[in-house]
Amino acid sequence: MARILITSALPYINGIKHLGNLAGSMLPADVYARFQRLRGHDVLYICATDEHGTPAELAAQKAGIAVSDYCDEQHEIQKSAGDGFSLSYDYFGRSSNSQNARLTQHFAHVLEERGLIEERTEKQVYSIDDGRFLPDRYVEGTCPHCDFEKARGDQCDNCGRLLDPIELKNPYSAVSGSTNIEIRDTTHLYLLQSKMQDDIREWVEKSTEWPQLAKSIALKWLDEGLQDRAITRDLSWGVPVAYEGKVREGFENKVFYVWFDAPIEYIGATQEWAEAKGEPEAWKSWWRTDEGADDVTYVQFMGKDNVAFHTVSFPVTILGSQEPWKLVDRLKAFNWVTWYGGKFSTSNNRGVFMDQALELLPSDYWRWYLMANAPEGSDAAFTWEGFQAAVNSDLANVLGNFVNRITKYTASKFDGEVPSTGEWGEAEDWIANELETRLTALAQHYEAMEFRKAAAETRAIWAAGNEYLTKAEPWVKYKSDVDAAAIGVRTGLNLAAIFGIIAQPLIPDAAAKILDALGIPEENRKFPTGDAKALLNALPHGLNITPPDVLFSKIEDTQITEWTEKFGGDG
Ligand code: B3M
Ligand code: ZN
Repeated sequence: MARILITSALPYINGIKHLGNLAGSMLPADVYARFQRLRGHDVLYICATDEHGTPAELAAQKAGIAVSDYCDEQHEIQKSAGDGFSLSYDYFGRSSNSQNARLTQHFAHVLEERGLIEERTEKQVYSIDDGRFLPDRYVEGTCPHCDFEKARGDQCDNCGRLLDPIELKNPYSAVSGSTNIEIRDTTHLYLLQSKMQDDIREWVEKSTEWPQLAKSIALKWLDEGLQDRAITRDLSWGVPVAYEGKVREGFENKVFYVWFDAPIEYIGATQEWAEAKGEPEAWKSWWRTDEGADDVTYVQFMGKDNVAFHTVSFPVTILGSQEPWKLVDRLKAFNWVTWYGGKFSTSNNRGVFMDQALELLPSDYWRWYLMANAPEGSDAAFTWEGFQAAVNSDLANVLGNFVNRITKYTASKFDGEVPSTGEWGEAEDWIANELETRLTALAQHYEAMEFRKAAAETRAIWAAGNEYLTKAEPWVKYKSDVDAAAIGVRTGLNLAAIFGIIAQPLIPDAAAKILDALGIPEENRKFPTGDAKALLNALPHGLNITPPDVLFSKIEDTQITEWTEKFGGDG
């Protein structure tokens, strides 16, 4: 039994995530966690809300409530959306908890002892009316290069040049619009990433198990050269710049930068998990290589924009500490899910967000479509038409009809019992062969974290089952030879069971309905391996089965029209 630690990028706190966010981190992490549990491994799947930083402060201000209350509220919303999508976190923590604060302060302290942190004074834009320093994105003004009047402090959207906010002409606050701006000196802690360049490169190069997208992004950053970066900000909401309860002099009004503390929350949330289950030391065997974590495989899931933070910045923290912390072993990155090729946007009513999706249809429908079309090789566009086709064909027809047909037929012709008679024949040989190859391929796709391929293989197995029934024709044979029909029905029922078992990572709720209907006990729901012939005769003869309620309803054209109007679509 292997021990597998899984984390998905921490959803930022300011508002519910859209289907694209879900598809690029939390959902594949969940599918992978479920698969590995079905293989019998010891899995710990950790996630949390990422709660610090300016966007949270501003969102709270807009809502007219304290930022901590805002985060309390939003955390619950995101947590219940995760539950709604059956995301099987072992723990869903919060980066604003004390565990993360303590760890963050610990890392900063150790990094400074190792000579990797120093204070530097820099010039920054201060908004007098807002009473705050403005982070780069919150200063706008005229581009010094092209005179575009709405350039952002970090980049000009007109000429594309990267900017330093103090270069902007006629700067104003994007928070309040105020032009009452001055440039002030401010002192911050800098993490000297440049000193870690060689260590990080060496570590990245020997990480042979990273899928292509992640590795190429990491190497690109290294090729450009690691920059030292400020890890504190002039803000009040965040982890205080303190150590062992004592605030650092001159840093009373500053906190750690959100991207410094957020990945540390992977460890923090594991501590929260351990404390919540009353074993406060239990996190160590997952994170400390001197306490047993050297036999852990650590797998991270994230969108491509987060890769640099996980392959470079966070490893600088970990490796720079020279302490025995667990580092990521395999890192799976995703491109974007787009909404018809464009951006999801709440204000323009483009795209479906997690809470809205669940009001339309059960989570399995979305899970299936999003993973069958995972944005792996490139970006993937969500379309209502594609969604409808996938649900109606793959789920309702190929899987749903199969299970309904075979269980109903058993109920009406075989007293609802798994038949015991009949001779194994050619059709059975054929499906046994198919299964043997395809189950092996399916497991390989999951191990390789190739989710599109895993979904395609799952569907191919369901389709092969349909083809088997066409060959075996129990309904035709029944008229002349009940025993000949019986083998087809028995094999069909066993196929339904296998379909349910392999469907568990992708569509856990429907899978459970199938397996419950077939009376399959929990301990027999593990990922199928071994002799296919035995698998196709695994259900006890005479076992009572009940046809499940309708597993999937088809999506009607009228629904697509309605949803297109409401959430956007073609045209
Ligand atoms: N919260 C993702 C984002 O907001 C960010 C991930 C943190 S992972 C440690 O884009
Ligand atoms: Zn410009």
